[in-house]
Amino acid sequence: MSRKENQKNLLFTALAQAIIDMEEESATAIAKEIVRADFSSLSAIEIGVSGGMEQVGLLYESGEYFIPDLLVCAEIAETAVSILLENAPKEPLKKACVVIGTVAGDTHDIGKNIVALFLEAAGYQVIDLGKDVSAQRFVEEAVTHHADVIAVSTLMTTTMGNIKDVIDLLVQENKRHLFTVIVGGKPLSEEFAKEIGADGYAECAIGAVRLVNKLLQIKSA
Ligand code: B12
Repeated sequence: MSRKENQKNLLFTALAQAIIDMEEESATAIAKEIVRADFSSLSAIEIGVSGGMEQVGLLYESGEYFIPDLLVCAEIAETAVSILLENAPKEPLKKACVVIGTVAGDTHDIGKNIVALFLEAAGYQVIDLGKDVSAQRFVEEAVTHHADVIAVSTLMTTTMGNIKDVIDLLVQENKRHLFTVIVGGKPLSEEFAKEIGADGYAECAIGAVRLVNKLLQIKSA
């Protein structure tokens, strides 16, 4: 492994660890170092930030961390993301528009925010509706913005079913054909997406960009 590659891996791992250890100053300094060294911001987010939060999730599940700890980690993760993306190169704006949000009843938004940032960096116009978004609002905003894609996130098994409400409402209002619907979040799967009539599922933010690229090409072909 080259020296540069080694330095990159060390920084990404250190960023994940700083998030896990709730060391804000250190996370900020590492994120700035990654930018200074000109390493890929998107890889740093996927490996350092997402990877760190993944570990935080495990610590919560094992009873070592509690909700207040999660909130601190989440805030540090978001600060790191904003530093990493400050000067990230953006692809020229594509025509397509994505309306994204976390589904009704769910307030988890870190993963959704990362997906939104990746889509934006890939050149999509992204309208972020935030969290706890009702089916009605997803549909209304998609119509208002002439969106091509509706992207719905959820992290909880208890709110998975609410994603189907978005699709059902589209069908009910005879608007299903107007939008490509993609879904994502920890408890979801390809099978679930098929089951509820969504067009696709992706496991991570890079996957989300690939999925939208693929689905829109298929659509316009
Ligand atoms: C951080 C966290 C919180 C934070 C959220 C802060 C925030 N601003 O988001 C806080 C402390 C607020 C929180 C609250 C709660 N939480 Co919580 N939380 C988590 C935790 C530890 C990590 C989630 C996270 O941020 N992961 C990091 C991000 C980067 O990953 P990600 O979200 O999976 O996103 C990636 C992919 O999934 C994908 N993706 C995400 N969205 C989308 C969308 C599309 C379209 C696509 C294509 C892809 C995609 O790409 C992302 C980037 O790669 C998880 C545990 C876990 N392992 O997931 C529990 C977890 C999700 N929480 C859980 C629970 C129960 C709760 C609470 C109900 C707890 C409580 N008793 O109050 C509340 C929820 C209240 C509500 N109604 O929403 C449970 C859910 C269990 C279930 N029913 O399924 C989990 C699984 C923990 C557990 N094992 O019990 N939580």
